[in-house]
Amino acid sequence: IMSSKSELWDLFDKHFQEIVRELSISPVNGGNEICWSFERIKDLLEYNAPHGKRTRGLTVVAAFKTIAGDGISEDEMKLALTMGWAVEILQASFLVADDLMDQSKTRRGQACWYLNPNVGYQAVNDGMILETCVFTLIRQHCKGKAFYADIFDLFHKVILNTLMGQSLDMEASEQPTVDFTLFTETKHAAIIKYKTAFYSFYLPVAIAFYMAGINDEQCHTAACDILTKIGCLFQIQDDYLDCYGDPEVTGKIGTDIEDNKCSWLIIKAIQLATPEQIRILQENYAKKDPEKVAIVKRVFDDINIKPIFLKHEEETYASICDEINKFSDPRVPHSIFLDLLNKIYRRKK
Ligand code: DMA
Ligand code: MG
Ligand code: MG
Ligand code: MG
Repeated sequence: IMSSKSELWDLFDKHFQEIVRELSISPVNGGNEICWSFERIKDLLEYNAPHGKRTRGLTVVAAFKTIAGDGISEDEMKLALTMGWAVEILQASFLVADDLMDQSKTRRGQACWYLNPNVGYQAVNDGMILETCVFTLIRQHCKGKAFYADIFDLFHKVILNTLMGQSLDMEASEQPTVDFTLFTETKHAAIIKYKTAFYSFYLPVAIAFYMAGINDEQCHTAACDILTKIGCLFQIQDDYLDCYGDPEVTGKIGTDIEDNKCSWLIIKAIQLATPEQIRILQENYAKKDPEKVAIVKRVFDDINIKPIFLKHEEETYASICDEINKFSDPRVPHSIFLDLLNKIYRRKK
């Protein structure tokens, strides 16, 4: 299994150069001046798309292989690889904007795109360029196929959900003052489901479904339910790793405390803190000062948030397993969900 996993990785990796070539070709009648902008897409893609874990992109290919079986043609395989990169490039477009909005410093072990001296606020436009690259790939490779409209609609809906989630995430964090009444469990649940779960977990599997001819609402709804639950666990882990992850491993430095984020840790802390601890949190949350951040982290430690998180992770894992066991559609093996869940369980990056 290990060797087939890295084989898939190599195949996926090799395919990226083809994607870059295709997307950075200038229009024939564009003239010399506009050529420069198209050639710049190569740098934009190479900096922002390939350096992650590639879970989302590889999921498209792995899920399609699982559902369609051994009989898939070389062309179908190529298309799955292309759609996998479409998801990775979509992710890149979100991250370029997210790092600017969150004022992060590093991503995947390198400086955030907007921090490059020749980029800056141009990152806003670059994020939108990356998004159009996704639709270029869909049009070039799916137009004329039976699933073209379904995949087009899917991307559009999932992008909308993600942007609405990001908007809700920013609502609290852009407040000039700390107001913990804004930080409720239901608000957090909506943020993580919308900003992360749909695009990270439902999207890659749904693409594989449509490519394999599975397009009934019933199956999509049932799968979406499980996959967004896996996605919510993934984002809760991300919230935890923002504070307790090793930047050498995650490739990014946390900013949630400074940014006044409605994160899982602060929600739990508010629930468990004494009135005195709440006062300390209120005074020190959402401040750029590293000493104040350290004080917040000390309160987290004092209420023993680490074991509380580990217990939550374990219980959520078990409950998602139960739900997977109840899923029954002969076209969709449980391994599609279980592999994803096991891939993220107890993750450190
Ligand atoms: C990320 O949320 C969500 C999207 C849509 C990119 P986040 O800011 O917690 O992500 P990260 O911790 O990777 O910056
Ligand atoms: Mg961020
Ligand atoms: Mg963010
Ligand atoms: Mg985060």
